Amino acid sequence: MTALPPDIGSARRAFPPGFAWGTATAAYQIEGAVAEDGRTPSIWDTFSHTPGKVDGGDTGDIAVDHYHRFREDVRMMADLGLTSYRFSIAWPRVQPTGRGPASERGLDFYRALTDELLAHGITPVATLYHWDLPQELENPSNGGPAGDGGWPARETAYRFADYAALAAEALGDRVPTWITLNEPWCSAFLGYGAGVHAPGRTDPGDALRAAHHLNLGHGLAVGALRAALPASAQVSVSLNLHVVRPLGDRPQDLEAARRIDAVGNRIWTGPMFRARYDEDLLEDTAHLVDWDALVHDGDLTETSRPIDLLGLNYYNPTVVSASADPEHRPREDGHGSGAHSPWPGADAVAFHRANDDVTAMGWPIDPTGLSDALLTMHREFGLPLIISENGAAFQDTVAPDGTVHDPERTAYLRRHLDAVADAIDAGADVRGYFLWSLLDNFEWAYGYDKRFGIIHVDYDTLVRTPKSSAHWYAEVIRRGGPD
Ligand code: IFM
Repeated sequence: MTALPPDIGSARRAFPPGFAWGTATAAYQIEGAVAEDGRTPSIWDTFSHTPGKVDGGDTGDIAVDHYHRFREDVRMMADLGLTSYRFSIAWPRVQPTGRGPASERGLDFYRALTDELLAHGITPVATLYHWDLPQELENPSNGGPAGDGGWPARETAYRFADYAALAAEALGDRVPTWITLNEPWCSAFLGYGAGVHAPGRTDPGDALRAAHHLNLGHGLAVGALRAALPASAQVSVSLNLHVVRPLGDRPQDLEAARRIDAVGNRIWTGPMFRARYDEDLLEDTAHLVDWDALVHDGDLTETSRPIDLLGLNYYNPTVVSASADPEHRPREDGHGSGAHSPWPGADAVAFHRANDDVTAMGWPIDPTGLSDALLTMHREFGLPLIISENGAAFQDTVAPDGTVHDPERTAYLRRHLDAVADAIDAGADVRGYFLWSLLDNFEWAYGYDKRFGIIHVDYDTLVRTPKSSAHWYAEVIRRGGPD
């Protein structure tokens, strides 16, 4: 048999030494125990308890009870051979009113969790904000001039930096990697524009104000983290950058793609990496917000504080064309299609499925978007990258013998890991892959209907069962990459 040239064959799928093989979760989606040890309500508690907001009236009150079962969960991670685990810290657990001193009882949970991870040889990666803003900060008393609270209020960015400092002071000795925000696009545009996420507000100007204050909060938090953490700590952010593809090459379709790229991607990467909001974005949205009043002198210096690592959350590409229908309301696939748009300044845009091979969320499966995004980020920002989320929901069923066989998820993961390897081969500096998600969990406005876990959870008994994809992933980790 002729030997393969060195650039193809088994060597092509090799991942770099030290590559982090992880899974990811978020506090409100798994912890439960929402009223224990001093935790106060977050905007997601309020939203999920509001009739009609979440499918089936589901809430995160119990979720998968990770708060009480984290030792069992960490043991399962260790059995799978995970080298890293990305979790989020619940802000209302560690700083119940969103301001003032930390709650030691709240911090103790994360001390215990991270100790348990380290004892099992698993490196913790902590996300500070995965959407659970303390309700107290959303209330109008946390006011800007208009009396509105939440992320549209500038005040919230400063509160976030204070919380980041408290978390880093308490956990900085054991958590080497910190992520400021998870998917700020969802916080701003699904939460304050489309209203399909907490807090359910629907004002495009508020959504844009929220976006700037999330950018500012990120930058201020980077500063607070640097001040509190050892020099070796790595600071990152997780962005769900949209892989925007025009449906055709008509000028109006290219224009639609430009608008979505502006308000989906460059609204984050501009201030975070280039200390600017691009002119076209400012023009597209000038009728919705007064940018001169919103962005204060010095803000863009704060937002662009350097970070060490950039996290990409990738699920599917975004295919767009121009829409002739002035009443058309664009929607983000899978995040509801209500009357309000999550795309301010881009009303005349239609969204299309990239193909008909879809997950249970209706999201098209297209791994080329992952390699494209990694290579674009590598070229544009030159930073080390991680995939901080990637995975799929499918309608999993438990077989009579108690096993859960999920070949579609395994195929999805295999194809996406191949796409990561493609990007590495082409020069992207990718340091880790965090599969979404470890456990089936509360999928926001979809409640418990959508299962993303590689570990099945019986929501009546809370019994955990690794799916066949979990066994496959364990083998990938053992071998250092998929075959
Ligand atoms: O469950 C979410 C997660 O919280 C954020 N990223 C997308 C996942 C799937 O929708």
